[in-house]
Amino acid sequence: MTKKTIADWQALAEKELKRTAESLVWETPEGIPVKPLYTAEDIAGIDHLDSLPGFAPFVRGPRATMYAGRPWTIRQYAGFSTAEESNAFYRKALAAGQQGVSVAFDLATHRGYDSDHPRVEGDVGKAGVAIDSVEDMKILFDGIPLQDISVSMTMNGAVIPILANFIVTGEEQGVSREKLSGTIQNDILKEFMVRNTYIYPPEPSMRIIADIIEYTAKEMPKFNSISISGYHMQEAGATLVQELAFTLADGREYVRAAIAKGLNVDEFAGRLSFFFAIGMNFFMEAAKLRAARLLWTRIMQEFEPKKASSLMLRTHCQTSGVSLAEQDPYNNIIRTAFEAMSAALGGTQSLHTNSFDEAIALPTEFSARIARNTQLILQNETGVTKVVDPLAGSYYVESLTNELAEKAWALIEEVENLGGMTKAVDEGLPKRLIEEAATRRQAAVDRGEEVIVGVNKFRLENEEPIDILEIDNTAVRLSQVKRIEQTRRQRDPKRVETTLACLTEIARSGEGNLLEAAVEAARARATVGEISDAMRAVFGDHVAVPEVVHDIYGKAYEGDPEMETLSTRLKDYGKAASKPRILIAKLGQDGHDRGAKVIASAFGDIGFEVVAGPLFQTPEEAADLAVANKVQVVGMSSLAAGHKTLAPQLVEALKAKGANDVIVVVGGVIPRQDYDFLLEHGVSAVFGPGTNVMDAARSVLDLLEGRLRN
Ligand code: 2CP
Repeated sequence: MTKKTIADWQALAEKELKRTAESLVWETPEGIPVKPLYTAEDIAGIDHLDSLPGFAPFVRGPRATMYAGRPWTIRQYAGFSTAEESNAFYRKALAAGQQGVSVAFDLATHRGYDSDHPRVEGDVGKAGVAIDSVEDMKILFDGIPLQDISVSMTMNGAVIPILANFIVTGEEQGVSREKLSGTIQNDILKEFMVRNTYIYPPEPSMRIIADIIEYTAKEMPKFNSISISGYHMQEAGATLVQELAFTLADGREYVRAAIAKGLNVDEFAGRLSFFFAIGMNFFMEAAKLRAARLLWTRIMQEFEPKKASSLMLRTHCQTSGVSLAEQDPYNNIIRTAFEAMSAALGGTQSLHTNSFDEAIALPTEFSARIARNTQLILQNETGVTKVVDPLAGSYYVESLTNELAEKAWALIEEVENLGGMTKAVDEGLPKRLIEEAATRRQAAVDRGEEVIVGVNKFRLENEEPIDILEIDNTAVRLSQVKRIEQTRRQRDPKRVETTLACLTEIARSGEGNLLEAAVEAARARATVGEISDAMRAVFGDHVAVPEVVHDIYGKAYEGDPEMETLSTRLKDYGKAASKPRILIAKLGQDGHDRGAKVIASAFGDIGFEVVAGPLFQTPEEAADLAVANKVQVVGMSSLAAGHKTLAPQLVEALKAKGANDVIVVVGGVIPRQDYDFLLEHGVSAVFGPGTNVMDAARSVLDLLEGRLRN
């Protein structure tokens, strides 16, 4: 048989297609042209191809035997309402095959507020568990042996009081801190970019991180001091190249901060860990993890470590939350299973698989079981654990690994040229690029260029609502307030005062370790809010100025008759009344602002005058802003389940200020079960997940025109 060439293949392909083979090239959001065929030519000259697992640069995995020796950890992220309920949930999950605990805290805790603080009325116990002091933390881990079970805690803002509480809980369980194993997220740079549960400004926040790395390096050898996270970047709309580049650049910045604190790189580098999202681009996600390990080794070599483990990237992964849809929600089980397989093929060390109802609410016990079993089936039935890095040598995957690494490296260099990640974050570069990517993607989905089954194609005519978990936020808050009061009554006030004063002094002087001082305060039963405030007194609060990107959504719709009709209607409305103005409001401690930013940007391009409200407003403050800016509409974006408390309060606050005619619409993660409640409480329209932005704009305009007619 004569050997066939690429030219032979192309000729045959074009005969089959009746068009050029070039027309099959898929341009991904990363700007990577994916061809229909890869061959040996695509991987010629790639350096990493002959590397082996367990050895630098670890492309094929950080361990020699990977899952053949020990499968990844099944670590499901969970937490809701009270410590008692979350504890019961963890114990059941561990008994059913989960291998590690991962705590989700509520937003009040994230932002360093006790449950009795007036700003967090809608947030307590909603998107995670409320923790106010060691007393709550002890209940959270009751009956969970902390010397055996590793615990991950997703905490960044109030990271000092939470880690201090954890250490004291261990002590009081009889487990000294050197035996505690687990991970604290402790990654503040991405908070300023995308996740928004920061408290203090960047500079003191970076000191907090360095202090934690120092303390854990010296006192907690089994504990991972940080989980450098790209997950939230992808959730906010980042491309995989952006996720990869900004995460690794963040990591480099933390290494520099720890070295500046006087640590030797080998003292702490082996306990740095990472966290990535795994979305639906199956092969590219697996390639991303391989590229991440390659690039991290390259970055760490600059610091000239002696230990091989200092060059090694170990990571947790979570299947993508934004890839889940509210419509036809059982499809989410399928999406999650593919994503989990991709994470396993990429070589993750631990994994969370989302529950199918997470686009709508917190998981129920039923949906959590399916999510956990997805991993148990992968590990026990599919055989994927038997072979290390089974994708190695694939022309496509090796070529993708290389291409992602090259593109991410170029972006890492761009950040370096700006002076590093803290500077880049300060100048808003990553945030802007991610928001542009998010808006571009929304337009692609709205236009049907990117297919989401059950959402913009193959949509069901009738959707049956599914059972969801609802948290009685008021009951949780009252029970938390009761326990705080009890704790305050039983503690020694003098000891609390002295330990908090000591913490403030360490914050002020820059000398000493903040975590060490906070452990003393936690032992004395100072609360999360009090410990946070003791540092707030010196560091102050970070206040972000909301910025909105322009001309991305509009450009995607350039010349589109749908857009032209809508713009004309808006102009006509402007002539008949005044230019339609909308305030996009974020209330409570919900910092998930992707939706709000995309809506603000798209509505601006469509022709609305948009006022982008700051994060963390009370309903009162949002109403003031609405009145001051003379808006006709307030669009409240809610992704953290506070809508049933906060939307009615917003309506009432507007009324109290005489702004009865302002239309309130609510968008975000709103279960269908809540629509009637909101409509009965003065909300004029609700836009759930998966809403097409053009449809939302049309509905808002209908409401405005309706007002004009009445
Ligand atoms: C692993 N080990 C092995 C092998 N593989 N030993 C022999 N042969 C093997 N093949 C050893 C390891 O060296 C380690 O021991 C132990 O087994 C555990 O393995 P690991 O790979 O370190 O797994 P892990 O303990 O589960 O740790 C994984 C991570 C850690 C990634 C390093 O940082 C982690 O668990 N992260 C989870 C983060 C998380 O859950 N975040 C929640 C995000 P030694 O330790 O003795 O070496 S939820 C976020 C939400 C969305 C939010 O942020 O809002």
